[in-house]
Amino acid sequence: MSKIKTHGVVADATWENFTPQEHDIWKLLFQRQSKLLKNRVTEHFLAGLLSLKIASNRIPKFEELNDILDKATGFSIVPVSGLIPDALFFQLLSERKFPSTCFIRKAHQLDYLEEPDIFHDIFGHVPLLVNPIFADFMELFGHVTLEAIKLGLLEQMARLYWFTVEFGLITNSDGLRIYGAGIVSSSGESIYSLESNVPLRLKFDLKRIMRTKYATDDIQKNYFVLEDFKELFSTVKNLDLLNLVDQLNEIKDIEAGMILDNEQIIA
Ligand code: HBI
Ligand code: FE
Repeated sequence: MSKIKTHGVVADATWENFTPQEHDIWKLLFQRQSKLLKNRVTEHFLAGLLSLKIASNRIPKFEELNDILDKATGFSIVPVSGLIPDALFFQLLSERKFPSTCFIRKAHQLDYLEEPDIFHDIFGHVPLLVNPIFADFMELFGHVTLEAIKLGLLEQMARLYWFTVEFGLITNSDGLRIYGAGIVSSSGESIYSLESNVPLRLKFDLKRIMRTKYATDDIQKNYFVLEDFKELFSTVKNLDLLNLVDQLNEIKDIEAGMILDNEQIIA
């Protein structure tokens, strides 16, 4: 694949460079997660995985995914070399572009790596970009966060991203389901997030999320549960950033795992 220039972040997305051993890592991760996610992940994720023809046999080619993704929601994957600056990240989302890393973890990192790799990005994040409502939410989130950054609200928006796009849960007619990419791409957390009695599971609540601290290098102590993706879209659509600044100023942050009195936990 040719070098795709993306806003100064040029990643040499040469799919041909992947070795057979790296395709094998993909296969191992894909097969393990597909088994674990059965009856645990939202049906919208499975629908996206199917539409994109993402399979276990090899690491997918961005060009192939983009052909399908563009027709579905106008999103496209752009290769980046790793974590990119916040403003650039949200700029890309606002243009319906999703930045994906182009390397895959090593065999000794199967269960955890601190930075996103191609399995986290492509298997974890991209299938939901096929869903029109989720895609609209992601683009809107990009636009709104670019505004929020000007008001000093980046940390609050990063928490909203963290507790939804990365570690969100959702309910469907069968019960609690996973949709966050950080859980979808993690074997341990695919089980823990739904079945452990350690984490605090609360109903999706914007201000509560924006006040809740999280650790990026530890298993989650909080999960927030959505009714549906429309709730996510309308929350960001109705965000009144100026009002939010005042409202959040008078509220202090809440430590991870802390429950406030009269909060209803979701079993
Ligand atoms: N860069 N490649 C990449 N992937 C991300 O998920 C990412 C990023 N840079 C910044 C960023 N995420 C954060 O702004 C959000 O997670 C809030
Ligand atoms: Fe991610």
